[in-house]
Amino acid sequence: MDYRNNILKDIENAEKIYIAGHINPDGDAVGSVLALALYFVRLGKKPCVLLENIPERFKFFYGTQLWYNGDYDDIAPDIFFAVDCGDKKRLGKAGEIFDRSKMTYCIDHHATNTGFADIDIINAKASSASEIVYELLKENGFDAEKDIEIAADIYAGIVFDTGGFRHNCTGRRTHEIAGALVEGGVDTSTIHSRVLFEHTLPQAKLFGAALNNMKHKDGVSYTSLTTKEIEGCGCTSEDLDGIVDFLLNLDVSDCAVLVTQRSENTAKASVRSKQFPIADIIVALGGGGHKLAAGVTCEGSADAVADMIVKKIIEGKNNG
Ligand SMILES: [Mn+2]
Repeated sequence: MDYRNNILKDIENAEKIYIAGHINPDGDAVGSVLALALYFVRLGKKPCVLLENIPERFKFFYGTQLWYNGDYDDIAPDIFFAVDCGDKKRLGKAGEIFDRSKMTYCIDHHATNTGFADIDIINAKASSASEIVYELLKENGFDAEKDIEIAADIYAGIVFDTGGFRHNCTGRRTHEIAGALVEGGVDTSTIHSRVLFEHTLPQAKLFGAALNNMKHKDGVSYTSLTTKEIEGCGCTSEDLDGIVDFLLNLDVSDCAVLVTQRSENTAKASVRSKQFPIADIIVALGGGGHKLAAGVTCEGSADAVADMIVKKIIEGKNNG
């Protein structure tokens, strides 16, 4: 993948630099956005980070002080970077600011990304947006491994999106980059624990509720949670990590689906698969993602959305 780019030239005269990740930011969104922002700081710039929030467990990332949590109305950037964002909708409220920007970049690794910025740097073969950010910096003569803060953010983003170098998006290059970052001194065991394994007591309760509601049909393990159940455990939609992966790891699962109610009449589905490609089914419903991991928000109750998606997956598997 050729990452040749004019980022250095494009930011040279830019004053108002904004960097945004996707809504409900995950470890890769937070890591890639903050790493890029810190790189711009090293270049003497004052970038602003737009993330809808930074989940508590990612507050240990470096560069969170660059997070902008003010009014969005008057912001008109010279340059805007959308990072780890598969389509413009996923920018959420920051999408308005994207529209008002003089120049826009999209830096992403989602296979379903068709490119929505002035300059699109998209590599669906990269493990993570964080991996692409590492390569972009390298292309511009900056060794992330020599900057412990940027190195840690990139490493954490890669660990998150690869599930600790387990998912099939993990390539030789992913390991090479990780190796360079380890040599640079990143604290690997702390990052792995905090990004992948640490959870709170309410999250453990929610995990139990999700397993309690679990059903299984034709190789698909699925579960759904109502707002009442999520709130009853003292949780929010930020506390769902690990549930769908746990369902997928059942020996009887080909695919796994977690559906959570998000408002009175909408529910969000997270879908995972061991082999059967699920992206097309999810894209047809208006969502996006990767071949084996995708998500979509649909109208209906969590239960109804789960039944609908599971039916489509089983049909797809039987016809494939
Ligand atoms: Mn990502």
